[in-house]
Parts: sequence; structure tokens; C-alpha cells
Amino acid sequence: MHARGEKYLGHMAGPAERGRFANAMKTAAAKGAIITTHDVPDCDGLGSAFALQRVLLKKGAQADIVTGPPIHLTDPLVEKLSIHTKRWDEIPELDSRPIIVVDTNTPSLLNGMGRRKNQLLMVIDHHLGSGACLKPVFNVENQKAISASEILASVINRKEIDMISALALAVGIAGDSERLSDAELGTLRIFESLLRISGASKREVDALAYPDNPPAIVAAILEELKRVKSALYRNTVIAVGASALENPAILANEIRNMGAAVVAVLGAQGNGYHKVSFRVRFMDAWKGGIHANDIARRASEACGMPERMWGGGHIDKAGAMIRGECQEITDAVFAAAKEAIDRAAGKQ
Ligand SMILES: [Mn+2]
Repeated sequence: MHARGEKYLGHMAGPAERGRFANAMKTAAAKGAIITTHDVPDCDGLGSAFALQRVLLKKGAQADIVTGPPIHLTDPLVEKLSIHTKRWDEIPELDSRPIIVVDTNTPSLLNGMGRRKNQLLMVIDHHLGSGACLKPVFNVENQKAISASEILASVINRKEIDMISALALAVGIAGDSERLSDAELGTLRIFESLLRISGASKREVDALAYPDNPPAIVAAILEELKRVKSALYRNTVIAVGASALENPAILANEIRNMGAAVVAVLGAQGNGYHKVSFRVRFMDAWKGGIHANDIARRASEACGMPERMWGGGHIDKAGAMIRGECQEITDAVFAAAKEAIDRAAGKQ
């Protein structure tokens, strides 16, 4: 599968991306780095941030992972690998290390970061560009990759990926690709190489990527499911709900896992804003052309949000912070979802 002596595990990056990555790492090795990922960090974001941090720590650089508040979804991974993350309020304003962002390119998904003046050294991401984008010195993007972790496995020299980094990246890939059931061959090859290096089984990786919800959350989800509104449109199920859980993504994931194709869940923030999590079933996004980031952006726009605050994310997972009443946002989401389904049908 891989020729002996090949320098990289994966092919989700070419010479240009590898060159930019190497240049950014030179700077980060000298100056240190703050590594961050999108709000509501997931296994892909944390896994790829962790692998990157290990490379930098081995070079003697001061590298911290700094994120918004985590949710229980990543607890098993964090515990298993002893991933140490800091909150943004633990980073002094005077800390001038450059910032590296993994797994997002959307400013509105980095609310925790605030308006830091630090240099934005590098963005490593796999989402389709839409709306406002970050402007880093070095951009390492591949929209064909279904996870940031497989891009990392394609730009970090394979000699620098040890057992623990390999496990982190394998869990990142598994987390972003729905148990790999629909993954492309290239992704599966990277995943298998990482699995071999990590010494873990696929079952162990799945358990870290898809942990069970604690009982109190299961009970809350069941209550919130009763109030979910749904529509069957062009043989596609759209579902929109509201959640008081720590993050609306939890309920959104559950509804998507029940088989709804297009899902949005609103979480009231208590300041006139709703955090909205968008989910599209992997195959409906990947093959069907219905894109969660597109729906997030259009719903934000329809609710009168300024462009710099339009939501975004991946084609199957996206988020937005939208000002407005629950009903107004729900209507806008249904309309944006129907438009997205219409457009996808028109293209086929
Ligand atoms: Mn990702």
C-alpha cells in the first residue's frame, strides 16, 4: 500500500501544502504556538491539534492547545491521551505566540479566541470555503479530505507520528467519517496505517470517537425530541429542534443518527443569540450535494446577520451564532434547507 521509504502516511496534501506546512512549523518551532480549533471541539479538531502539539513539543517549542469550552463527547479521548487544553482566558493578552487553527476556517466558529492580535500563522482545514474565511500566513487546505486529521497525517513526516499521535489522528478520522462506513479509499488507507502505528483496534478507536451519552443527557434528549419539528420535503427529512443541553450539537447529532437528512438545533444563549448546530447526513452531503455549511450561511444571512458572522463549517457539520427569536430562526432554517435541497436536486 505504501512504498517503503515513503515520507508520509497519506496523500491528502501535495508538495505545495507540505512546503507551506514545513515553513509554518519552522516559525512555530522558533516562536512557540497557540494551537486552536473550532468552538465545541470535536475529536477531529482535538486529535489533529494534539498531533501537531506533539511535533512542536518534541522540537522544544512552547505549544499549547487552547479551545472554547469542551463537551462530554471528547472526554474519553482527552482522558485516554491525557490531552491538556487551556481556556482562552488562561492565555495572557501579552502572549505573542502565533496561532495555528485546525479543523475550521470560519471566524464565527472561533468565538472563544476573541480579537487577539497574535499572528495567524497557519490554518489546516478541510471544509468547503463559504462566507468569511480566516487569512493565515500559510494555508493548508484540502476540501477532498473528510477530516483535518488525515491532512495532518499527510503533512507530518511519518517518522514524527508516534503511537499516541497515531491514535489521536485515527480517532479524529473516525469521528468525522461516521464509523468510516462511507469513507473513500484514500481515507481508509491513512486510517489503517494510523491504526497499525497506534497498536489500537478499530473497536477501541470507535469507542473513543463515539462515546455513549451519560444517563442524564439521554433523559434530556428524549424530552427535547418530543418538541422537534420536522418536514418531509422532496423525500428528504428536515428536522429543527431546540436544546438546553450544554451544546445544541448533542441533540443535533442524535437526530441525524436517527436518519433525518437535514438537522438544525437551536440553543438559546440568553443574550438574544441562538447557537445553531447544523447536521446533514454524511451521504446526503458528500454524494447528495446538500451542504450544512451552505445552510448555516444562508440562514444567518436570512436572519440579518452581518457577513463576518455568517456561520459555516463542514459540508456535513456546521454551526452559527444567530441573533433572533426561536421561531424566526426556525423558519429561516427550514427555508434555507429547502433551498439547499432544491439546488442539490437541480444539479443532479
Ligand atoms: Mn473535521
